Amino acid sequence: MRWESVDDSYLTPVERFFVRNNSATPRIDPATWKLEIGGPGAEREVALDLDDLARLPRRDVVCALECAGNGRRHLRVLFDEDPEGANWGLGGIGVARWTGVSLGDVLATAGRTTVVDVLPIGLDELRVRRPLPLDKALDPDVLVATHMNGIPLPPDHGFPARLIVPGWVGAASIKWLGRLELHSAPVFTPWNTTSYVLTGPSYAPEGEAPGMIARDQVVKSAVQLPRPTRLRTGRHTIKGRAWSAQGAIEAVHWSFDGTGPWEAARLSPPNIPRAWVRWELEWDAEPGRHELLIRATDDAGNTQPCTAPWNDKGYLYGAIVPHPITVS
Ligand SMILES: Nc1nc2c(c(=O)[nH]1)N[C@H]1C(S)=C(S)[C@@H](COP(=O)(O)O)O[C@H]1N2
Ligand SMILES: [Mo]
Repeated sequence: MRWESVDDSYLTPVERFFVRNNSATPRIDPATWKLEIGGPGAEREVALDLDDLARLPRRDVVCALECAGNGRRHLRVLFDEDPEGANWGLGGIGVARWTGVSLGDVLATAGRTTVVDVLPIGLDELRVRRPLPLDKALDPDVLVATHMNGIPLPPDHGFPARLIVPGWVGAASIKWLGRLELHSAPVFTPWNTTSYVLTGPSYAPEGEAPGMIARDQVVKSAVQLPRPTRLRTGRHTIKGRAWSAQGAIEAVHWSFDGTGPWEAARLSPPNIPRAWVRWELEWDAEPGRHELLIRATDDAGNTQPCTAPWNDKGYLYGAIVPHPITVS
């Protein structure tokens, strides 16, 4: 998503929503598609089609979907080196109204014995799969979603059904769901061992601490202007958004060039936890080269730091990203 193309609407239009695939988008026939539920921790194997899903209680969730690597390009500002992975700026995020069924209600159709992990498996060529622990799987806002912004999921976003895991890295929200497995022991896949783990000098060596897994998203903000920006001298309204996986945004502060005082930006509702809030500020632009600093704080007390440690794949980069603006 291009931030300079973002208008005032709270939800990200489907056609602007970023797409991130590990392999090609599969084409799935909804008439023959079934979602299997089973595995060692299930009491029985079940297969649900789209009509079966539609008969379960319906739930709507407005939340962000954000790639673990969103903002990765900006690590270069601090470290003068590019991390591995798609070299994108802050456009690896969108907010949609997701409609579907709580994952817990879907899992209940198969019953369960002792379960620690739930493994959702995609129908794409790589069978992308990444486990989530049972307590997260039973959060009623974790959905098996069939619709976004009121329309059936487009193929690129997981048609006919995908997982939505609010607050966690996008990789947890498995698209093109084909099977949900209940496991009595922790599950390891490439997507929670080699990909989507934090490695680098500041982190424990590979495979040691479970805290290295990239999981909860961090507080961030973005400016709805091109990078870099050119503006005329005079008064400007500058807009953007801020978001956090830990709650709602409490404040957005702005400052120029790291020298001026920090001032509070105006926030406009809605301010939905795990989605985002729109902010705006008024600025009297004077000729020269400037750097706009935006610092978001959430209601759990998390604030964007000035720096963040290097990690090899550039995940969860939430440090303040200076926005260059030239005024003439
Ligand atoms: N089956 C499957 N699910 C997947 C992926 C994938 O490649 N295959 N990519 C993941 C990643 S890395 C992200 S960031 C989100 C992106 O969702 P979107 O393309 O709908 O924006 O989907 C996740 N779910
Ligand atoms: Mo991602």
